[in-house]
Amino acid sequence: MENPDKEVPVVENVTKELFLSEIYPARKPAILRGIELGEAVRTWTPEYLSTTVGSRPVKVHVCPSDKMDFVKKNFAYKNLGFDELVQRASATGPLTEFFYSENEKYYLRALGDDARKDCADFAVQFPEIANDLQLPCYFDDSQFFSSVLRLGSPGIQLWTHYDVMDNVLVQVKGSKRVVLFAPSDALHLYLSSDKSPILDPLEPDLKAYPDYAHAQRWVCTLREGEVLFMPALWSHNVLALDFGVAVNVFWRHLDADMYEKRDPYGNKDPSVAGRALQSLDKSMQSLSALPAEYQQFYALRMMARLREKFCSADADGSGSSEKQESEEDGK
Ligand SMILES: O=C(O)CCC(=O)C(=O)O
Repeated sequence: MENPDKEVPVVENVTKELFLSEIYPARKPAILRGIELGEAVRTWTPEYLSTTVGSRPVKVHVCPSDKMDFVKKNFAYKNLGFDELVQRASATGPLTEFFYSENEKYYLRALGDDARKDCADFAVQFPEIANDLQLPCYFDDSQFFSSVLRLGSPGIQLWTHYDVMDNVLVQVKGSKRVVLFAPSDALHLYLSSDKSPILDPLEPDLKAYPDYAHAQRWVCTLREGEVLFMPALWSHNVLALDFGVAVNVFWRHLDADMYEKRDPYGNKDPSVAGRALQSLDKSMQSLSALPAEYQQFYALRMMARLREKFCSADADGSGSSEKQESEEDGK
């Protein structure tokens, strides 16, 4: 890798005022310490969770290997009683009951009541334990998007992806390694929709993904009782170091009408960005009618215009490149 890893900064004694005045405007990830999270940090043992929530079925990812691969789909969705899931995910030795193998891993990402339409809301899906946890909600009620319970086996690794909402990840039990990438690293992650094929950011396949060598990793270990602020569009990869239980809260940073109406996972690009990407697909289709040397020439010109307008240090979005092009038209 070209750049030495950066550590995600840790901020102590975080209050709502400190978050809103200093941390949030910087739009960089930060580990937040000292936030009062309630009883859950002490009481959420596997026994307490199993007996309090009971055997209600939940849909879980079951993966025979450690690294979940969304592209190759090396996992299956299975229904398990919540208590059975907790028991299996927190087991210390080989499993006696399993779907594929005694070492399989489990990962719950809680869903809304109707998973195709509704966003997850921790208080609605898990009312029995909701009052144990005080979630830091540093935004207006109208900006709330979802709150998601996550629970998984030690060693399970979630694919690299980005979310389109701002998010605080509240780590209640266990610890995890999180690797993040700024939105400006999008070119180096080989993103396809919201996911990157780079499954382990610390052991990448640089032959398959050579541009990844230019990426800047931001690394941290998130521990029990800590909260990680992840701004929208920061790609992240999460490796559970222990049996883990976390809840994250997503909220809208842009005006509500900028987001797709039906987006239960919060991973659909803002509508205008989605339309821009579709226009690009159309432009690519148009160019494919030309011989290869023309395709490349016009593709490079398009890239130059995009870079000048949106990616250069002094890009101000004022449309200077279009102006230049239209003046050239008059020659
Ligand atoms: O903590 C986890 O298991 C995953 C967190 C995550 O991907 C997220 O907050 O978007």
